[in-house]
Amino acid sequence: MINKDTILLIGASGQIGTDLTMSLRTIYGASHVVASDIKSASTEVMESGPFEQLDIMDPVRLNEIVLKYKVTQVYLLAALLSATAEKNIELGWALNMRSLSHVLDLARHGKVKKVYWPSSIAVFGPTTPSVNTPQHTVMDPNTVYGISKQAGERWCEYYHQKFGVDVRSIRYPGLISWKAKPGGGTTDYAVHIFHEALKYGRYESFLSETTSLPMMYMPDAIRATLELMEAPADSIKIRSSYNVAGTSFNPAEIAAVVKQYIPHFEITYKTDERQAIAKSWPQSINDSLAREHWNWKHEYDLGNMAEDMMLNLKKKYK
Ligand code: NAD
Ligand code: AKB
Repeated sequence: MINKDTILLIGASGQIGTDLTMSLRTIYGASHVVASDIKSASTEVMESGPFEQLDIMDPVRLNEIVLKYKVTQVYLLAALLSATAEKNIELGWALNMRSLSHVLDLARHGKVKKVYWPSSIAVFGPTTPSVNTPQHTVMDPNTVYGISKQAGERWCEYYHQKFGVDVRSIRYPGLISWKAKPGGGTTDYAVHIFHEALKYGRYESFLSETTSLPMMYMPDAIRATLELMEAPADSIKIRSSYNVAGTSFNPAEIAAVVKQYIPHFEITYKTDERQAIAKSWPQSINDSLAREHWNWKHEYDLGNMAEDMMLNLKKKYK
């Protein structure tokens, strides 16, 4: 256990929350990490420490939980992701913005001392330079998800500058993991492909074969999050959100790697509305400021990520 902080993680049943809750419980001690979500979480999360049902749209219930456990840090992961939010733009905007304002207000009024909130590569848009996208550049998101993330970044910086709120954030690329299924994003194909390859030996990709996107393996994303949150406050010079990069690939490239493990694997392509979203996002990210300010360094590329995914999913499906 590294200190006396008590953490509330909101959105603990999702793709990131399933992994992040367990890593936080290892570091802070299970009783110091309260998992919460509108729905129940994985057996591992439910059985390893406290869980509270919470609709983050309800600030009264949020306050109750913060008081009950004497919460000092909040990790806010609840959101609608890009593809799901396009299907319900009102809910996407309301959930993504109100959840953040409820949590930032807790910190503004001194009820918690540190906040983590993830942004996304979705803050970039069609006229952003798409290769090696810099930290500071044109941002013209054209999805409700991307607009909510860009507005969220502005709010984080505003609350830091005006009220001194210690809020920290990362613009995650598409995340790949094996414990939980992804929650309705444009990058989900890079997780689905492993499951379908193992179950059926084939996969129909909803992105075209040459659509490259920035991606990251979950262990890197969790480590980036924890390292950012543990860094001294004066080393965090960006209070909107940091670019971080892992690897970049397209469906044809990941299919070729999957084929090394399952030689009869076949991929076909049938693009849908997610193709246009993917085309508006960067192909690769420049994360030199995260590397400079808090020593970020990725460990996983396409090869070692696929090896670990295959190892864990083969055990899971056995
Ligand atoms: P997810 O969809 O898997 O999980 C989100 C969780 O939020 C779900 O368990 C859902 O039940 C919960 N939730 C929804 N509405 C709620 C409400 N009203 N109250 C409480 N909980 C509610 O998402 P994720 O992939 O784990 O992403 C977490 C965060 O990271 C999001 O902000 C997302 O935008 C961001 N992010 C994710 C990725 C990725 O590739 N997974 C990439 C970039 C950014
Ligand atoms: C999505 O595709 O919506 C997410 C993201 C990159 O923010 N995975």
